[in-house]
Amino acid sequence: EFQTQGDATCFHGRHIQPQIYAGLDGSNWDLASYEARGGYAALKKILGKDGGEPWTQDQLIAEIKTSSLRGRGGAGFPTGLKWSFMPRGLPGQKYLVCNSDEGEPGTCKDRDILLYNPHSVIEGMCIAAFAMGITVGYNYIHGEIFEAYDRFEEALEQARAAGYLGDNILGCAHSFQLHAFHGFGAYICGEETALLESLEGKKGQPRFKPPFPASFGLYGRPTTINNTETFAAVPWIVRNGGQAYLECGKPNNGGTKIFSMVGDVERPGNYEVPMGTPFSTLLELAGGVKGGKKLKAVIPGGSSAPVLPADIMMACTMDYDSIAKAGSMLGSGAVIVMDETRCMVESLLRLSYFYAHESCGQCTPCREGTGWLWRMLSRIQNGEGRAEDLDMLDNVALNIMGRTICALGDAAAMPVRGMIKHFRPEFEAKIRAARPVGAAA
Ligand code: L3W
Ligand code: SF4
Repeated sequence: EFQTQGDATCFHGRHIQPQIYAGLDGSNWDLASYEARGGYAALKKILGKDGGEPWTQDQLIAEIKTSSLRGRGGAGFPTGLKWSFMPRGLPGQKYLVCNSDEGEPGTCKDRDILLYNPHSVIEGMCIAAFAMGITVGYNYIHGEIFEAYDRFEEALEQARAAGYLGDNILGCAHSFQLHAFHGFGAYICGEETALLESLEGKKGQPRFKPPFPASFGLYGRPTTINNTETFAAVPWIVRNGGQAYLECGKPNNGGTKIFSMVGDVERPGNYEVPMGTPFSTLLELAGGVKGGKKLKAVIPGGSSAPVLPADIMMACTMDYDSIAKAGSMLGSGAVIVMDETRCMVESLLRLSYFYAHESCGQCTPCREGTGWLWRMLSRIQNGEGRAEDLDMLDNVALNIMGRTICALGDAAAMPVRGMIKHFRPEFEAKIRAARPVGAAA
């Protein structure tokens, strides 16, 4: 469900202008509406079409660095720094890619951006292309999202017709061809190098990094990949300045962030709030825990992030640094709220099935380990757990971590370790209550 963010515009005593969702209701996604609320003014500004001087590439990258915008896909990598990796003066094609392959369980923000504000992504990509001297871009959209894909295609047509995309944009030297690509629904294609493989028409399997896409990306050419929400923030930064964006949030955690509030809350949905907003405030915006029940735990950054018990979470603010200090990660910003009735063994079992199913199978610790975790958890949940299973679970998870090609291995292992660390007695109780081996079910 889409939520407008009237209440979320004033935090920490400052008036904040939400950048992505403000005033959007599903009817005003098109070009005319976007322009009426200041859309494409940022593109005109950098191209010198607003009466001012055209910006330089260095000036633009410096502004993004000042904003402290960090990658909204999960890793939180500084965007300005990533843009500065793009080699200059290199002959041949360079590419810009938007990662809209949103598949992290709990996350549902990128599809809403594409649906409600697609031009913010197009404008953000066009500006990014200018900053890095890139002429071709792709938006890789998750294969199971049809409406948002169609909407983005429509928005692309509008932008091309208006001269915001294509050759010599607005009569300037900057040319940028942007295309949409519909993926096939595999979670692993959200990993940037698997996405590139898939975009090239191959099986979506991650590549070793390094080399990073910045030097060896699409078709082996230098490529910059950013998340949908990251690109959508760029026009606001250019219009209002990097410093203003930084001040929306907190140092090292600039701007606002969209959090997908899911699970046991009264009003699940996407909420755009300033970085550094207390978790308790975000929970309140989502109507609190469903049915007035007690909060038990929260997975603060999509299913790959370790779970945090209620008391730790209630002391956190919603930003990369606070959540990392508490022992988890902000990830893609999916906040999975669990009430007092939730069984942690069952929850972890469901998550472990997801990762075993989505493992691409390329490396042994992930391919075998994720299945092993799932089988052990199934045993515990089915009343056949053994005393040694908990240590074995932790040990298998530990042996997956850091030993795989991509982050999926870690993503499968971290929730297991987090659950055992914080909710071990619940797992032990389930094992103690297990049937003796050989007893009838
Ligand atoms: C050049 C270097 N580039 C890093 C670039 C790199 C990438 C970005 C971050 O994982 C996380 C993961 C999931 N030279 C560089 C460099 N880069 N060093 O910076 O890189 P990295 O490796 O830290 O992260 P990643 O592989 O992009 C992403 C977590 O996100 N996650 C996943 C969410 C999934 C979705 C989805 O639904 N599609 O959002 C959720 O929390 O666990 O930790 O661009 O190239 N020296
Ligand atoms: Fe594939 Fe898993 Fe290895 Fe990633 S960690 S490359 S998903 S097998």
